[in-house]
Amino acid sequence: MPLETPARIVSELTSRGYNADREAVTLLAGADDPNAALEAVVEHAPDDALKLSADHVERVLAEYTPDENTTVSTGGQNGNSSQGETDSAEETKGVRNGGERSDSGDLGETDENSEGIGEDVIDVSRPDESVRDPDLDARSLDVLGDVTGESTGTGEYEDFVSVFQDRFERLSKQLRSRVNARPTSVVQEMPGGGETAIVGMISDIRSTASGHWLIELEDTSGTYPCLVMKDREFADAVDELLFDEVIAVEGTLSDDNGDGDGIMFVDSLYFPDVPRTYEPSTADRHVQAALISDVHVGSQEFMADAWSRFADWLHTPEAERVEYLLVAGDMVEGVGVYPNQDDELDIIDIYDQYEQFSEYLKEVPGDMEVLMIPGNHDAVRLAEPQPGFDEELRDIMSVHDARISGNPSTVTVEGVDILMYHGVSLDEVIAELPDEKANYDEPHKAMYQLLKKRHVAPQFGGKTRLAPEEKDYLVMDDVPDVFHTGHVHKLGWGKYHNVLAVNSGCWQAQTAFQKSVNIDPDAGFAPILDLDTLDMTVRQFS
Ligand code: D5M
Ligand code: FE
Ligand code: ZN
Repeated sequence: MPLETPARIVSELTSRGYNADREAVTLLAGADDPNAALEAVVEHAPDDALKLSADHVERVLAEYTPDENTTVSTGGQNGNSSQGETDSAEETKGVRNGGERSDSGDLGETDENSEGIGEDVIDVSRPDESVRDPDLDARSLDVLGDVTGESTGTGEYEDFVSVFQDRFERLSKQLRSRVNARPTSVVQEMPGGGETAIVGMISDIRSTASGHWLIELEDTSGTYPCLVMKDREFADAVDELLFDEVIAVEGTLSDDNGDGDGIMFVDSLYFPDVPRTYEPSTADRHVQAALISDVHVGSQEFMADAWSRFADWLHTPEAERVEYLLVAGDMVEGVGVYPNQDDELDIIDIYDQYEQFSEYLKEVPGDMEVLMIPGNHDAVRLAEPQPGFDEELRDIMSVHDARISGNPSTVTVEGVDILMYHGVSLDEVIAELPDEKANYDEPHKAMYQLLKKRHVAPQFGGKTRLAPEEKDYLVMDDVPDVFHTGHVHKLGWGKYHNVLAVNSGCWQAQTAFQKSVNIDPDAGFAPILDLDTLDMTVRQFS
């Protein structure tokens, strides 16, 4: 194989059972003949070595001159330098293609830095690991709101009661500052004709015979029916309502209120929402994060070549500030996730799938900070919040000391709060809401709805499975600066009240199953986020 990039050197060493220091890889990549150098280094590795050091590579390079290389096992065959250059050129073309496509107009985004791609690509065949010189002290990554290790739920009825109470308390707190709400039990007793407000969880929505909407709101003291007349300017908002979300209403009580069957005529309706004036935090230096998801290693449709182009690109000068890699779930294809999935599996054992994922992860620069949460194809419990991977899987994926946390989690990267959620509830939001408010081609719009509801999976009992815990990990107490999801395999991003919502596409071409349900995935894209400005560029590697 051609060894023109550090990524390939790492992968070649790995296939022979070795890890290597970053400096060792750089030295190998910079050797006159990287193939021969690698052969010599492996040949002369100490018997018990698992990790090859820069010292060892230096010694081997100094001791074994090119002449001697020709005697080293397969070195002679690969040791032809003109052959090496040809290979490099081919690879360079591949990367250049990838780069050009990354700026293709139909995504509607341009990249200020893209002009230099042609020149930068030439550097790819050079020891490009050396261009990555991150200031490790400037980095920071903290995780909040992670259920991993905190799960207490047993699935009993009481747990469901407590998780819904917690949701109600926390979301109603966000609304109470805006309305002068009374408990439903108090409203029941109020005289007819008066004005009041209620904060409640939606327990029912019905349309009446005359086309108005009857919304039943529930709080800890009972329920109360609220009528939204079809001609009110906010009647449109009823389309956005989901069961179990928490809203506030203000309105006038019917004349017969107080005798047990009054209703409220709603005059205004409030969502917890994100303030329009929200000012997101940004990083203090120019540093970037790649936001990806849905890698689906183990599927026959996993796009290995696109992934490798992405990993190679990360080693180029153009990507030297991409210091974080955030993966929002579905690392692997999993087993038994949907009917007849076996027919489309490339790797049938779930552990082997994670082993292979780990191999692909090794292709990205070793100095990157990696954080991963699970998705519905991963080998953790399906119900949300999903805890992070168990010890066995963490061991398998320990490359690059990747951080593992639950789904959802808020990760604060150099001051920027990024809410990571795999995104199963997006299917539900898209199914329930009118097309213009949420659809698969604009997944970020469905994300806006979740931000508005300040909950990542409001509706319980449909597609989204909920594991009851003492608290509701799915509530957004604080407004995130960036909201990152995946799952629907569509690429889309945009800002909602200054919060950047990104749904990150996938690395799996359309499966037969997806074809049968009309899912046309956006595969092989990497959204790159500037943490200092929250601007985004999308690169295409497919
Ligand atoms: O989900 C990829 C996309 O495929 C996501 O939008 C859900 C959709 N999907 C997955 N399973 C089904 C079924 N059974 N019916 C309809 N749509 C489905 P992923 O999590 O990668 O499978
Ligand atoms: Fe997926
Ligand atoms: Zn998924």
